Amino acid sequence: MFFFFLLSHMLALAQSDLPVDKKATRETVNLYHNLKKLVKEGILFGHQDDLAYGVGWRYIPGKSDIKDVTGDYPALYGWELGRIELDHSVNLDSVPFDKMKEFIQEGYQRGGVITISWHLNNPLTGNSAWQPEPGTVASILPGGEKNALYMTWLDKVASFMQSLRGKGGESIPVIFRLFHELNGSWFWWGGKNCTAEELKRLWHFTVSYLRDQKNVHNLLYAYNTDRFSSQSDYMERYPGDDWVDITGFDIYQANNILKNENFIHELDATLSILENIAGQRKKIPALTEFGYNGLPDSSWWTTVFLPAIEHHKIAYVLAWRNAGYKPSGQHEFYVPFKDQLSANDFVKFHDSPPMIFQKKVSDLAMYK
Ligand code: BMA
Repeated sequence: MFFFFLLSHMLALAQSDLPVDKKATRETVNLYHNLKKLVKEGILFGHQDDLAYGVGWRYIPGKSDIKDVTGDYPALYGWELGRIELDHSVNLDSVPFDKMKEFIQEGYQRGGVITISWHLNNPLTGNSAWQPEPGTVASILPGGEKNALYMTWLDKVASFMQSLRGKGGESIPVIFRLFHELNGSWFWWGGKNCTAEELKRLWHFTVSYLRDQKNVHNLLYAYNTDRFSSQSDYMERYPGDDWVDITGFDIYQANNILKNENFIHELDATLSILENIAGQRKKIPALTEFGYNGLPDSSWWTTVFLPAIEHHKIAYVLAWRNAGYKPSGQHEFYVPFKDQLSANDFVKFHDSPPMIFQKKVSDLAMYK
């Protein structure tokens, strides 16, 4: 008798731990619970735009810089919706949305996890996400002059999200990195470009609209800052426990943390703060974006990145995109490609116990 009591109690507890969306699809709820479990067991490795292009190639079916180096695909795939709001067929990094949909299906079919960011244009001025204008956030809140326009943009996001389907017709779950890097001032939704209250209202409005008006039920919501210095710093714009599933931040080895020891120290210390916050609030901690552009250090993966993350309980890390070499001679890549300086070290990193790439994530059955 007691056993049955205990069992039903445990079941009730499990059921009460639901994501922001209480009507989330079964696969989405399963992903949410599996990510929580995973935090104690290993770290998914992710890469932005992995299947679309890499250094020196574009749109070659089955190709991936990570696969070329390790024989294994990433476990997590990042994609980007910027310009979907304008009805463009191609996103701001030149990935066609119809191809993106296929890549998302491909990654999901292999058991991978999908996360999506959205560098949406400035709805007040029509300029890019990186061109802030005072009053933008207020203008898209209910009662604001651009609220109706913003809703039409959300309609397009909603139909994209709803169009992502697995082989059985089920919705593919997505971790939506809404208003990422929201403590920095480079985007119109961030930092000094709006008040914390405005951002929180925008967050509530956006989630409610997608979930309750548009009936999008395949999303987990990630609260995603840039670098931060303390718990209160991190929490300044936090929209509340009922509105967030995943807590993360972005960090790059650059500027005042260009030196290995400085980067290790900051990443390690900030992950500790993040783990505490996530632990207290029962959220899923993750490193939502990271990178060291150009990877000029042959042992960076095992002597810098791994030591900084391996003892932390985080669900995943997402490396930014391998845009490659630009006509200006500048380059942008954050994971090695074949024969790149850090490629051999990346293989060792791939084989290190906490790291999970596709072969392992397929076995974990994240949607069951
Ligand atoms: C930035 C760079 C840009 C890109 C943007 C949006 O970090 O990678 O080249 O357009 O992200 O994905």
